[in-house]
Amino acid sequence: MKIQRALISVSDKTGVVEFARELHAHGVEILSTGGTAKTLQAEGIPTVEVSQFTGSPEILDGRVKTLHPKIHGGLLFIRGDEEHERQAAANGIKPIDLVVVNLYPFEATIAKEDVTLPEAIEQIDIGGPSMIRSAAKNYQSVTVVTDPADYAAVIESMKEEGGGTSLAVRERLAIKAFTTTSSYDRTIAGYLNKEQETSAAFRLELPLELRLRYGENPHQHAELYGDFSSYFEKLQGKELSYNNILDISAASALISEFTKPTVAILKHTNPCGVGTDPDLREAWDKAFATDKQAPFGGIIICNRPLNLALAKGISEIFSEVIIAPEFDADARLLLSKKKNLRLMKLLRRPPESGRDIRSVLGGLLVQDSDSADVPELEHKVVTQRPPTKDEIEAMEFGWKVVKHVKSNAIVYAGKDRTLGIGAGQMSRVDSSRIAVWKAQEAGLSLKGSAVCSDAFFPFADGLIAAAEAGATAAIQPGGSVRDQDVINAANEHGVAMVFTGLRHFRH
Ligand code: 93A
Repeated sequence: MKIQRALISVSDKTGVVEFARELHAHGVEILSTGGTAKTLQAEGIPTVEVSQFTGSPEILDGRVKTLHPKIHGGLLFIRGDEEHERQAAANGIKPIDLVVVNLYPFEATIAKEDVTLPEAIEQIDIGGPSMIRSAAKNYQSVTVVTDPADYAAVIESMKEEGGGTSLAVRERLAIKAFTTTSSYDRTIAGYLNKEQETSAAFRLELPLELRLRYGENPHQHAELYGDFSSYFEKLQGKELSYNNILDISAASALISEFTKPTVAILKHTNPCGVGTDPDLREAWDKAFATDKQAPFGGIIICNRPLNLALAKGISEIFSEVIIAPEFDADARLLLSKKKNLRLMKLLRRPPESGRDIRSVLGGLLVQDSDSADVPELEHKVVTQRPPTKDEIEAMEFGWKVVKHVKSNAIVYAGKDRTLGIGAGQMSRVDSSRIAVWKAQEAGLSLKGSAVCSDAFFPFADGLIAAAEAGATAAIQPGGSVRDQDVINAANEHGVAMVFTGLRHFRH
């Protein structure tokens, strides 16, 4: 249907003159509000002022300009509906087929340094969003333009459609219109709600990156938003799953703790084993030795170019994803035999700091990423015996790993490897028991190892159990009311203990 009448009311006047001129050339009658009318008339484009069209003057300092049945009726009546057409005619309502509106600049106003509340309130656009929503609701017949960037597309569609626009164009513009008004209202709510200042500042506007086959389970729909692909390039293998993406993200965060050549194996975002060695294959052997069962179907990551020797080691088990900064050609060739195996090239290091977001009932929880850590030297020795050099290295190694294990987290470590990992138990003692049991299952000795705890030992029992299992060093945040009991137990068992003063919960 040909556009006969347009209403133009814009704060941002960019491109509006050229657009209106084109509309005029198509024989469109142009209605407009005060400032817009002045701009267009100054350029010789004939327009009818809205007040003239409605027969009602602009009142209340412009608060009421377009809020009138002749405007909203003209936008909303269903074309071709007998009763609607009859009522429109009976009330002197003429069709308005195109609305061009952009809103009072609320966001720019509140961004000014010493804006007052009344000034901000005056910039809350009411008439504009109302027209946008009326037009968008009736997109079967009415075109709504909220962004100067769309002027050209509208003119183009009008040329193709003999003076009207295509339904596809109207539909796209209607969706954009509702997105615009909802984000506008969110900004206002965020500004008025002073207690939630960050909600105005923290806006999630992430592009859809990938529609996933399904979510955590096959009956859950899922998508990925953001720029995950700027970190990874998939070199081969099946499409990424939701769970793969979670694991890849966890693996990358873990490996970025290590500067020496390191290999880590993860399952369900928890480390199964981590090993460091100048020879990457040796590093793998150390990581894999921690647990030979759990890595089945896991994620493997290393922080050096993946060589043939490592590829051979990895090939012996079934994995879902392998991540490396580079792959040697012969290693690639070997791994390419496993068609489904996903090879991911890590393109850049994860940022040192950032924000974590998780969904909760009714909203999102946002926090700084747990990227802080205290330098080694600031760890406080609390026992009579200070740790040996080897024990310090073991504690440092395990402390890096324990941060990436679900709480309650216990890691037994040597200076270049994990020996036993206990993850995600509701009681710290249970995590400790699991870590010891896993080490025994793997045939590893905990003698001389460091026990690393993500949060303080609440009682002496955990520390005593660790000493009995063979640990001679312990690293933990400290801060329990029973710290002294735990320190006494460490002294009695000859354990050297360090307090970090920093906790690494991971719920
Ligand atoms: O104050 S309003 O909420 N009341 C209205 O009835 C109304 N109609 C259009 N603001 C209203 N507008 C807005 O005026 C438009 O959204 C647009 O941003 C602006 C254009 O005004 P002018 O043409 O006078 O520059």
